[in-house]
Amino acid sequence: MADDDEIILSELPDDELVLQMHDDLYDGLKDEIEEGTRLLLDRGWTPYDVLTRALVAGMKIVGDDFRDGILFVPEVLLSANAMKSGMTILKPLLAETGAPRMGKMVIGTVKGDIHDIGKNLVAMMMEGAGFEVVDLGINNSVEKYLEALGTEAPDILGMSALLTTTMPYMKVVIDTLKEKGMREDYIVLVGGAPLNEEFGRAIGADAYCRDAAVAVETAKQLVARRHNQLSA
Ligand code: B1M
Repeated sequence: MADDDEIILSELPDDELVLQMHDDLYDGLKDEIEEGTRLLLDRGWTPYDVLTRALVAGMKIVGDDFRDGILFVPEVLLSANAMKSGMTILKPLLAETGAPRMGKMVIGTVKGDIHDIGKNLVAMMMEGAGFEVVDLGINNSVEKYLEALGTEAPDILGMSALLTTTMPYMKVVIDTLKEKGMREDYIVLVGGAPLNEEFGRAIGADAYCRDAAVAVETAKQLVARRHNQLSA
């Protein structure tokens, strides 16, 4: 028999279920996050709404308390794993929009940085919008980016950084592209919580993307502009 205070997720109305998922994400409860994600989908929520309103909003609370010294790395790791398990359920649904092929992107988190949730989200949303995405994972050196650009020949290079100590590495990559005369061959998009537009401009990126939705829109616009220039 269930404890009196046991919460049955399936019995909660949507708004309470979402708040409960924020709590469960905070507590790193992977099974509950998976169950909540499936319940919202079963109730007709779009994958995008589940992602943004239940998972990303919950992770924001975790991030704020991490910043304020209320949560520590081991706890945040559990939250991150719970978030990823929800994203795993959503990934095929976001990718299956049947959108026409838009172009190709190579994306990775820069050297020294192991944060990958935001980068994974961008990759998922780009795939959902019809881009082919090659995900290089975390901790990428300039050599790894160059190798992937050579083998994959993408339209776009995407870089993610979540630390103020690793974001300058994006400039190292862009400067290397310039030195090798390859900079104009790619659209370079950058993102990550500590960046801003001014930083993106200063390092010579084509655009800074505040979030995954902006990344998709920016990629669409810049790829279309590039195709128009090439065919003019
Ligand atoms: Co870390 N961490 N962390 N962390 N962590 C931050 C980034 C931090 C801001 C927390 C804080 O103090 N408030 C802080 C950085 C401070 C700073 O540099 N100014 C910090 C720190 C200090 C650290 C460690 C140094 C802690 C330590 O060891 N003492 C350490 C560093 C390890 C390393 O990388 N070398 C560390 C470790 C970790 C964990 C491993 C525990 C875990 C990562 C797990 C994982 O990713 N697999 C973790 C987490 C989870 C966070 C927070 C809490 C959440 C990040 C996240 O996933 N957000 C974060 C706090 C915060 O950001 N407020 C924090 C959710 C995600 C959806 O958002 O990543 O911003 P975000 O991505 C967005 C946009 O930024 C954008 O779109 C995404 C989706 O909308 N975007 C892109 C991101 N990349 C893009 C690329 C693009 C386009 C858009 O390309 C085109």
